[in-house]
Amino acid sequence: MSEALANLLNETRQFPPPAALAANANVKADAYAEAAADRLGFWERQARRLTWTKEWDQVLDWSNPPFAKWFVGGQLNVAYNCLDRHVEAGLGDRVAIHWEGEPGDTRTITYAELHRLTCQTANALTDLGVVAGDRVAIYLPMVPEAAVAMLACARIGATHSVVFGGFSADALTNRIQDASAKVVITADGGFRRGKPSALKPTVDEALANCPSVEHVLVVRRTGEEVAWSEKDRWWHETVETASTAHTAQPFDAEHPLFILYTSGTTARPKGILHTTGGYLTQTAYTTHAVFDLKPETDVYWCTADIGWVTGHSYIVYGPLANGATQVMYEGTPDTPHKGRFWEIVDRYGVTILYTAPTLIRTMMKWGEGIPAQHDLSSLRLLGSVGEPINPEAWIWYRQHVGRGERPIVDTWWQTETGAMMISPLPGVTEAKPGSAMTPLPGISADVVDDQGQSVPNGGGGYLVLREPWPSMLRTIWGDDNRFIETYWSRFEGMYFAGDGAKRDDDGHIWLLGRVDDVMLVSGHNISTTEVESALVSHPSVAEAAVVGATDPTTGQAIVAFAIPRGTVDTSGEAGEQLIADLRNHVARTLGPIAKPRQIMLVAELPKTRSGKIMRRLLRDVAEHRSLGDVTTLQDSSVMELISSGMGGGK
Ligand code: 6R9
Repeated sequence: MSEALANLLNETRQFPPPAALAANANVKADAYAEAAADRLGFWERQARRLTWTKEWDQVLDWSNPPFAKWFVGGQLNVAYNCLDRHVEAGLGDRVAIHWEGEPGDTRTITYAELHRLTCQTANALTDLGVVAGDRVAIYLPMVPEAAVAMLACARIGATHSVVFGGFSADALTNRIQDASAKVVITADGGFRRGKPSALKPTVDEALANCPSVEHVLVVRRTGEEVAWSEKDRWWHETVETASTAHTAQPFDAEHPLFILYTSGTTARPKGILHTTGGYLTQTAYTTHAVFDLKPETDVYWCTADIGWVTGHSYIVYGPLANGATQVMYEGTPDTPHKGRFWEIVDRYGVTILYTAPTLIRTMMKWGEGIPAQHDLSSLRLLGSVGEPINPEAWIWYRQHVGRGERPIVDTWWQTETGAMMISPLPGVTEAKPGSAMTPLPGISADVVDDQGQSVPNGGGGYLVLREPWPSMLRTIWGDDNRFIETYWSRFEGMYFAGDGAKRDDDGHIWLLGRVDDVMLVSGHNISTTEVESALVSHPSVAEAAVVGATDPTTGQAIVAFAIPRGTVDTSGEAGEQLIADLRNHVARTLGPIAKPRQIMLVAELPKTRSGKIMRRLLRDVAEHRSLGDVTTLQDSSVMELISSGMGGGK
């Protein structure tokens, strides 16, 4: 990052933890020193949160980097840790999941019931011939059976590969083939935007090219008619008639727990492999530490889909290992109305809410009047994940969802890291809006320059991880070389995350977006995140995306796409005036070098199905190229709208 820009976004606001939360926090400031003094000892103590059938002989084997083994020789069962031990401790009647379907139907599932369902599913899978080490693909909507299916696989040592229900037959085919899955668990469909959305036909299409699949287990959710073949079994006829008795067998700490594919923007998806003991240790610890989770009293809600790593680690494994009570919701935030999320918070008394910046910015666009119509007083802690959260979105979240007083934890991590890595601790950290702040206890993250040297405070560069961590990916499924090349070759002996970052004058870390998105304007590196945050800090803007487009004089020029807030007038002259104001606003905030060449006012931005902005496609538009691969796009009509408007606004 250039010196000129490294410190331009001067966000100086800082919010100390509420006194009562700090006094009663699960984790206090001493955790940092404790972990720094003895990192492996620290993780060993966290591993003791779990119930192991056999203790490990060695905490970490790093003799063959980058292939790590954690808790070597230890044995445990993940489902036992998430279910049986809570039931055995007399907590069987505690609600595990308050589930709400999009049409408004509800289910309340206790730990005892979740345990029963998981045992039945484990027996049913075993009857279908699934044994430890086999792969099972899960392609389901957000129904409780999704969590049950994952836990049942874990229980019998089968490796699950969850494929997000919005993916196409092609994407599903690739993932089933890559993992050679033996069984697919799916549903007739789910409910989205007020109507049934079919899944089974996509599986049928995929299966034409997936000879490894022997059986398909089908949950009935929508009741719509589906085609049927001899491989298909109804869930309610197979699982729900199976025995409820099942004894969990222990597995090695390094037994493969799941594969989850990251949709690379250009390349073939990577099957990220996670294993058992270290993964559960870090997801359990971070749920306890970062959410300050008190399982007896909290009601936790993570709005992610189970098809993403956030759903794996912070709907299924982390919360259930802690015995949490949580909400699970099937549908979209604006069905049947834009207050649906806040209605859910109020109905279940949600105390901890974990969501994504894209959702917060959408709520900003809809206006603060909507959360104001609901009682959100139960909320005591707010979390964010998935993208950098712009300072103004952070402030809005605190103000209009957190009543101006609730702490926010901005958690940086990746599918590859398995669990949170950089985040405030809610009872300790004086959080700055837009900063993920500091590596969690036991984690050594750093910001380095091109040469891999740590940058001083005030500097910017690349985010790396210097030491292995328990929930790290173990490899890319079937491709050790690609694992080494992608993550361990950019800097000697360090994990390269692919994100740009800066360290501010106090040493706190700010994420600047994917390094592929950084712009080079007249020789200056400018981060998309900083220009986007400057735009969002204007009172008329809810959301913005910024790209570098080839420019004959400056190399690259900044082209911005901005979504105005709900009531802003963008017609004719008012629109022209707003664009001029916004260009000047960015120049004033960040310096003249960051002034966008062009700003377009748009209604929507192209996003991946997990809500991340796809700047690559906007770059195609800005450079008047035909669009590249749009298969991971959430809503493909968005691009037509944006392309047709191009050339209009300047
Ligand atoms: C958990 C998840 C990982 C990428 C990551 C980064 C971005 C996630 C962030 C964040 C800034 C945060 N990211 N959390 N950027 N601040 N708090 O999202 O995993 O889907 O694999 O994406 O998301 O760019 O590298 P995944």
